[in-house]
Amino acid sequence: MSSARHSGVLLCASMLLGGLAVRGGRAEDVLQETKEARDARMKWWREARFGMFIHWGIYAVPAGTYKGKRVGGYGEWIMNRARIPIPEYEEFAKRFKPVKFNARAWVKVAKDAGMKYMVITAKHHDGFSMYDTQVNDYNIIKATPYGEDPMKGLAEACREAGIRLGFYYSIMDWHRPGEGRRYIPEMKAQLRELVAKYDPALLWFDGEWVGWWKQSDGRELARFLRELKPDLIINNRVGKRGPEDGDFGTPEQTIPAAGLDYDWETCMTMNDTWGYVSYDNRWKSTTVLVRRLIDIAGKGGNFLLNVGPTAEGIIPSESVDRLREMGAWLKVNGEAVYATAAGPFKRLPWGRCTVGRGRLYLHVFKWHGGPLEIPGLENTVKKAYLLADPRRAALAVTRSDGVVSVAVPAEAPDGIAAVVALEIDGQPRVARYRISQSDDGSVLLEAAYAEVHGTVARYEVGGAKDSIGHWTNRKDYVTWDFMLKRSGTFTVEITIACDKGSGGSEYVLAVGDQKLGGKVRETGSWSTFVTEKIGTLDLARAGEYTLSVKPRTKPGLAVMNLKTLLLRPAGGPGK
Ligand code: FHN
Repeated sequence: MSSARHSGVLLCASMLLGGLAVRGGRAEDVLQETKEARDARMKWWREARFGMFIHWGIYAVPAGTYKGKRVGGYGEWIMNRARIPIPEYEEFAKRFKPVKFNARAWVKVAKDAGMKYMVITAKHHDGFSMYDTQVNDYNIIKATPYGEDPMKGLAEACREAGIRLGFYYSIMDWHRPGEGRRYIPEMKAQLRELVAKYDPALLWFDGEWVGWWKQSDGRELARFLRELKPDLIINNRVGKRGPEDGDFGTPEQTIPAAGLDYDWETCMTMNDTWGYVSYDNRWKSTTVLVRRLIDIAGKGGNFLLNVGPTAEGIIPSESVDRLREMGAWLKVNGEAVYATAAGPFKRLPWGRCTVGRGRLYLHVFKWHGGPLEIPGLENTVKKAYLLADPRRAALAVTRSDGVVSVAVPAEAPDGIAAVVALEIDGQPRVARYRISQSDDGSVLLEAAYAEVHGTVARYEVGGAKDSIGHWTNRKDYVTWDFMLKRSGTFTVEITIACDKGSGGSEYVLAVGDQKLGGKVRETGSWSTFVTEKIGTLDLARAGEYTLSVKPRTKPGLAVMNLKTLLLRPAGGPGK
């Protein structure tokens, strides 16, 4: 690019660095907004619940293979993982010609999937701009034989389809090694272009972990952008991924065990990579994907599900098929996802719950065919019905010992997740759930009812799991609250699974001042569960107890998958 144009860009960008609007002589900080103003700005995003992530760039040309060898890992990281020199990587641009790209076709895939917004990579870590930028020549117009601007067509197609468009932009830029802060004016000039040319609803930053980017830079960049477009929504990676950065949190490839207490969105791949990799066929099933969406919505979050199109401009058929099936489920049950809030229950052994329109939406994964039991619900149920039933025929509802039961049909109307709607009086009211002693004197502590404390461990459901897993942080721990009607001495049995090579973690089980030590042995896989006795506890009084399981050591990948603890009267049943 000519130096004159370069200095022009810098001048333009620097004029905008102030970032404070002056309205009526008063400097206003656009980041200071009332709750009402923020709620109005976030409304469409919170109601959307489900969006498409698109990782598309010249990394789709090698598609995970370099010099005849499979590089592995994320497709968009090939330049870094294979240590490809910049001049060599730039050659991929000369081979990028997505002649099969069709913006309307992509938007239709998202629309038919029930997705309400789309976030596409305008510039990933490789520094290659996938849009018509004047800021440098390393872009799809100037550096590829394709020479067209896909973002222009996408913006038009999204507008026609009523889907909001967002851009992903990486702060880290491998095409400018060592430039660090010096390229900030150019970054801002590009962001200004993106806002002015395509009017995006959302900007999704990434690559913020570079040492030279500070949280204060993120705040200033957010202010700069909100000055350009006051209703713009920006993720927390504009800063340093903290809850106070940007407008929403961005847990990646994971679902927080109990959600987060601020706006959040889980982003996830459909296979194992964001950018296209020709040999990555580890596709999640439609059932898993729908249940992830439900799990996320049940915790009050959004789900940004990724597709990685090919260098020809095709979204892989495996992705399209799954998205079509997700759309079919949402066509029937979307009311239980869109514009809903997190359910009021700590855990539900058979599925999840969302709340909206004066209803509880019970998403049942495990359909037993007997009455569906809802523990602790205190509301009056005015009506119960299957969301899939066009006639919304009322289902019988009974209540006994604090448990509401709904007489559901023997067969589930949907194998992925069947939704039972409960019309209730007022806001949901749920008794503090407490595990109680069974008639035989035993106390069963299940993963579904554990309180998970920490950052990554979480309750995992599906398949043979139904356990506390992903326990890769030794500082994470779990507790259960339970009521003891009859005191006594109890043997403690633990049911766990642990993959080969991850055994050996030591943990302490504590109830009050009593402690039992345990050591995790390998069971063969993360879903091969075994039960073993770990000792006895003397619980000398009836009343409330809290039992905790805290790891002491973690030599392997994860502590264990913990399914249940069973406290069994040492003198036999009922003693
Ligand atoms: O390094 C990137 C990765 O390539 C991908 O874009 C994900 C998606 O959010 N974000 C970063 C990894 O956290």
